Amino acid sequence: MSDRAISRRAWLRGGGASLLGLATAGCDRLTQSQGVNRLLSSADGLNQALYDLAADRTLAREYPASAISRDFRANGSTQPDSEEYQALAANGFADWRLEIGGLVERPLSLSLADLRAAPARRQITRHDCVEGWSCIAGWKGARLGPLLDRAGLKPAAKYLAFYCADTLELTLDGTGDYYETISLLDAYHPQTILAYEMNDAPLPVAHGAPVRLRVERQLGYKMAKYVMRIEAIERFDHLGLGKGGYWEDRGYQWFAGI
Ligand SMILES: Nc1nc2c(c(=O)[nH]1)N[C@H]1C(S)=C(S)[C@@H](COP(=O)(O)O)O[C@H]1N2
Ligand SMILES: [Mo]
Repeated sequence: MSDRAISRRAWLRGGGASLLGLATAGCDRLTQSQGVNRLLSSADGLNQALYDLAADRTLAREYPASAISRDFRANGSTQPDSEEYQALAANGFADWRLEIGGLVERPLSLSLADLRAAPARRQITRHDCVEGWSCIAGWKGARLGPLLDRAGLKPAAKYLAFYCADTLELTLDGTGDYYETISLLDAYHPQTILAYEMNDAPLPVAHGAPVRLRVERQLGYKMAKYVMRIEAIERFDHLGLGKGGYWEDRGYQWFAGI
């Protein structure tokens, strides 16, 4: 084990342990979420530095099938109401395309079949929502790293932005549309996938059909559902309200590592 892995463990025992200690099978309602709150209120910069140092290849914990939650709670949007999304859903997402663009050499437009044919990964992981609940599910999806290699990131790219089909808060200027941004480090992590299956079935609409992001070492709000477009970007202050995500724009920290 490298020193880096050890220092991450040490950090987890400290700041992160209170959150990890909440790990129990199923969707246990947590009576308190001070751990999460403490984590969220600690310095972004320090967390990010430790995370970059220690976590490059560190895997989030994976679970046996027996740990899968019987009822995985759906949260936030559970049925995007745009006509465009409804039409896509109505014919099984046959016309859905995932665009990968922005700071890339070769923009991609991928069908669900294209994604299913791409290098995939399966994993059973625990989803931690900042609201204080956790659920375990099995996910299968296309690994994001190889897709980015196919598109060819330009040197200026620093983040990925995920644009979703749902509007969580109706605003005239579109700042209520759900979006998220992640670092390239997270994008290339082996457990970061564009999931199209949940518990061996096509991803249900409530959980983000046809495709949602799983970025397993982050809190739930990072895991964009209903992903329509991915953009490689250099900065994110021009998106939404400028903080890097729908919930970040409403006070949550951009760095949501666990
Ligand atoms: N597009 C979109 N993605 C989203 C959300 C949302 O409302 N819209 N909610 C986020 C939050 S806060 C959580 S906890 C998870 C919930 O995922 P689930 O519905 O599969 O439990 O999705 C995240 N991704
Ligand atoms: Mo969440």
